Formats: sequence, C-alpha cells, structure tokens
Amino acid sequence: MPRYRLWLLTVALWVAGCGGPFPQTTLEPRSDFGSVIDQLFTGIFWWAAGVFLVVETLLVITLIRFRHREGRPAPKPTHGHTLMEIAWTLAPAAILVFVAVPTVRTIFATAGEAPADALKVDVIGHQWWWEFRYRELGLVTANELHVPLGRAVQLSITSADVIHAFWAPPLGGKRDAIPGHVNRIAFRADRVGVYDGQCAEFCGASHANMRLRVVVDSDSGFGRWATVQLAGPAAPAAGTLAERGKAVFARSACIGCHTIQGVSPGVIGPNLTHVGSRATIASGLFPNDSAHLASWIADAPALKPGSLMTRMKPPLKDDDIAALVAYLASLK
Ligand code: HEC
Ligand SMILES: [Cu+2]
Repeated sequence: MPRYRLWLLTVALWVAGCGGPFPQTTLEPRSDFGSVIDQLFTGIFWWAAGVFLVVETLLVITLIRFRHREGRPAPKPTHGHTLMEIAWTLAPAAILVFVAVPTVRTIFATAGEAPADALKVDVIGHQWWWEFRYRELGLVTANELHVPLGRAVQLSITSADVIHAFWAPPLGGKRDAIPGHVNRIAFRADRVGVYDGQCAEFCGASHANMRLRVVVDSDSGFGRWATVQLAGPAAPAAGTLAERGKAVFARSACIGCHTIQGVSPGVIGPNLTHVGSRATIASGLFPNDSAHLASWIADAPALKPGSLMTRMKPPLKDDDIAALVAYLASLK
C-alpha cells in the first residue's frame, strides 16, 4: 500500500472517533460529583498541555540548532550546571503541588458523607446485573436506578459474589462493589435524563454485558415512579393470556429465583414485581419488548453468555413462553 493511503486510513480512523453520540462520556457531567471531577481533569489537562508545549519546543529548537552540519565542530556539552539543575527540580515539584492540592481536595470532597436528608440506595452487584434497594421506601428494583433531580443521593455499594464496579460516567466516578464491604458515593443530579453506565471491574464472562441505566426524574416524576413501584403487582384479568402466564410462572422454576411480590420469593435473579415498567431487560442489554422477553425466557445464556438464568429443563413450550411474556409485560 502506498504510504499516503496508509496515512489517509490512519487519519480517517482517527477522525471516526469523533462521531457521536457518547452515552458514557465523562466530559459532560450531569451531577455535582461529575462536575468536580471534570474540573479537576480540565485543570490537570492544561498543566500537562503547558509542560508538553515547553518540552517539545525545546526539543525542536535543539534538534534544529545542534544538528550535524558538514564542517562544523561538534557542539560543546554542558556538565554540572547548578542553576539549571535546581530549576528543573523545583519547576516540576511546584507543578506537582498545583496538581496534588486540588486532587486531594476532590478526593476528600467526593468521599464525604451525604447530607442527612439524602435518598439512600443500596447497590448490589451480581454476576451480571445490578440490584437497587431503597431502604427507606421499602422498594427493590434492578438495573434501572431512578433518582430525583437535585436531591442528594447516597449509594452504598457492595457485591453478592465477585468484585464489580459501579460506574455511571455522567454522574461521577466509579466505585468498586466488593463482597462483604460497603463503598459509598454521593451525588446530586442536575439534569433530567437517562444515563448509561457499566460495570467497570472485570467480573467474568458477561462483564461487558453488565450495564445499568440511571434515570434522573423530576421530583414529581420520581414520586410517581415510587408510588407505582410500591404498589403490589398488577393482577391479570380473568381469562387473559397474562392470567395463564401467571399460572405458568407459579408452577415453573422461575419462582425459585425471582421475587414477584405476593407470588414468589426467589432472590437469585432480579425482582420482577414491576419488570413491565422497565425499559430494558438483562441489565440494559435489550429493549423490554415481547420478542426479546420471549427469547430471553427460552434461552437466556444464548443472549448473554454465562448468564446465571440457566436454560429451563425441560424447555418451556412456545405457548407457555407467550403466556409468560404477556404476564411479565403486564407487571407495570
Ligand atoms: C436459576 C435461577 C433462575 C431461574 C430458574 C429463572 N431465572 Fe430469570 N433471571 C435469573 C437471573 C440470575 C437473571 C439476571 C440475568 C442477567 O441479567 O444476567 C434473570 C433475569 C430475568 C429477567 C430479566 C429481568 C431484568 O429486569 O433484567 C426476566 C424477565 C426473567 N429472568 C424471567 C424469568 C422467567 C419467566 C423464569 C421462568 C421461566 C425465570 N426467569 C427463571 C435467574 C433465574
Ligand atoms: Cu464487571
């Protein structure tokens, strides 16, 4: 390949990285926690840019001035120049102080306790999904974390199995989810929206598929959501496909792993009491529609490698799956 084409290819690939959207960017912070980290990053970036500029300028000047030229004597090297040595020790030390002070300040600010009126949520990482427990509200959900706009939220993060890390980039830094240990973050979201997140610590086969979504609701929107979640599950009308689905659910292995309030007590998989109200299933991997629900119930590990929702044995019949889908979709 001629060299210019290689260059063209390189530049094209490089520029392709500029195409949006960027659902997991940290550069557009949407909370106070995200903003302080972003400011710290910007400050350090400019210090690094300044150092780069000075070093590269000196390097280029040196290359041009002292390059080999026919008939010119070799330049004289400098040895043991005290002033220069003091200068290039002090200058980086001073720059490091300017970097260290705001860094340490940010670490303390973001590790601090949340105010007393913060909404407290327990976050539990599982292979490969997220459980969210709102202790004060008595509410349990999975994979889609709802928080109210502008109110302090404190997440207490832990794990049920291996080490995971909770990370919703627009809302702030990542925190490890460690079994037997609780790590905290506190933030105040400052814009309504849906923000994508991701497990950020390798945790096995479907680590890359262990996503999450944070839904920042308006204050009244959050209240409405919580009211719906606190209500018992919808009871399917008599004679409907959903009612048949409820019966299939109650006599299948599902009940051993899933909670549906008043129907089953399982705790291995996500709470399904209001699964129909979620926009996605399988920790943000698929839209929550009939087609995806049906293929998920038929064979979850085929959609999500290693999924601990094993294939049902014996396999469910197609009309049972259709009934289950109708039932789960009705659980708004
Ligand atoms: C062996 C335990 C187990 C059994 C049995 C089981 N599940 Fe699951 N289920 C899980 C686990 C674990 C997950 C989370 C998987 C993931 O996202 O990686 C899950 C996820 C789901 C989800 C997605 C929920 C969400 O919010 O993402 C649905 C829906 C579901 N199961 C329905 C069913 C139905 C219906 C049955 C019975 C036919 C069933 N499950 C049987 C363990 C089980
Ligand atoms: Cu992971």
